Amino acid sequence: MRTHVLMVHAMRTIFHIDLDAFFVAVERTLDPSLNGIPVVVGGLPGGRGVVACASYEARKYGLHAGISLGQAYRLCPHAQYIPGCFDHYLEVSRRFLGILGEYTPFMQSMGLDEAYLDMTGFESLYGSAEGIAAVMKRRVREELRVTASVGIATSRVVAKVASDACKPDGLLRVPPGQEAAFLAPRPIRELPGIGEKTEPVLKRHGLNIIGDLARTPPTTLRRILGAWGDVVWRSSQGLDDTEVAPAGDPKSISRVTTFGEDTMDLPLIRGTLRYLGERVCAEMRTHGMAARAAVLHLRWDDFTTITRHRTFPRPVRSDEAVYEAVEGLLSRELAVEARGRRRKVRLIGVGVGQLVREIGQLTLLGEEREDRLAKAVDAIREKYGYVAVQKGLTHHLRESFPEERGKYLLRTSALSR
Ligand code: TTP
Ligand code: MG
Repeated sequence: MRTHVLMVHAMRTIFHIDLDAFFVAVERTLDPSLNGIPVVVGGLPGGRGVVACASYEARKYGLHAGISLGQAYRLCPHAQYIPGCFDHYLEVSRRFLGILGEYTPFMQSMGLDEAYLDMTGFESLYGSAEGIAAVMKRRVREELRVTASVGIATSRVVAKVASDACKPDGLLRVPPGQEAAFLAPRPIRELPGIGEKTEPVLKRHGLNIIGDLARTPPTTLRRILGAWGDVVWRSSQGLDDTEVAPAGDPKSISRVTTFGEDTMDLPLIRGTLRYLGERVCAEMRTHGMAARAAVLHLRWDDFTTITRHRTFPRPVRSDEAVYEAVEGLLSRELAVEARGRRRKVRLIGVGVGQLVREIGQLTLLGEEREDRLAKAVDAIREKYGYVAVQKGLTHHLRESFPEERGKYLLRTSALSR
């Protein structure tokens, strides 16, 4: 008698859910006159930053995230340009992820407006996978007043391509067994992992659609792309057993901002540095983490960009420790500059890195006191807004930046992890 050993690889149900034109969608909840017209979040026309988010109406003119505002303005001068307010987006993002978390603990957020959910086995509980997705979409629409698109498939990679393919406000399920057929006719650029660098390389080899990749022997792709070629080949067949793993602790947190005009106003530069540092530290503390390194980001008016690190002998979590470190790094750069080219500062940013879980053994008395103080300040600001408690260093920022809901309104700064 022959025994068949069946390798049963449980079929998974993976969702990829992503909000549509997220920053613009949030702005539209605040100002409905922005509905239905081209909108750009990232800066004012003629501004100096880049497009963070272009509405679908603006995308028709070739606008997309990452292009300079100058270029955006040339392509679509009649769009509404908005500096944006990161804290609003963060707030909506928290609520969005909160809604998703009500349906499954197997969730991995991939940024502010995007998450993978492993809904395997939950279908029967809620009816069908499409049924759950429809409920999530409805709740997001009703409670947050923005729209989401959902892709459902047996793997992350196919779910992601599906959600992109059905945007905006879409819901698309790729049935089990249909993965390769679904992917085959789509341009290679739609496959996660193929970006603006890889795309032309593959195209030079005559590989234009995902089906071309699927038909290419893996050894050939390995020759073109190195070890990555194997992943691309597997993805092109819809094969991906990467699990949906809850994101771990952030490894770093940073905030940068571009000044309204290039500047050598030292109190403004230092005050901004202090402000960004305090915001970064507060975020770090809410994660219950401490930093082994502080990072200064600086861009001069000729676009030269530098990053300088300082590591700490023991993890720190106070505003003071981080500010002292980045201020030291800044002063060194400024001193060199004063003797040399005398450029002005275009952008400044603060990061904390090599984050570790707070271990409750920051034993130096002074640090402990600072620490208690920082937490008390966080609590007050949580309640009354950032500007309720200010050090001399940031107080004068009120002359340079508008205030909103108790916070300084900086140009939409990138918060990255
Ligand atoms: P995405 O989900 O990539 O884009 P989106 O939500 O604007 O549009 P889509 O409907 O295609 O999903 O990014 C989410 C937000 O992250 C976006 O609204 C703004 C921000 N972002 C940037 O700040 N810079 C960037 O380069 C990108 C891609 C996004
Ligand atoms: Mg999105």
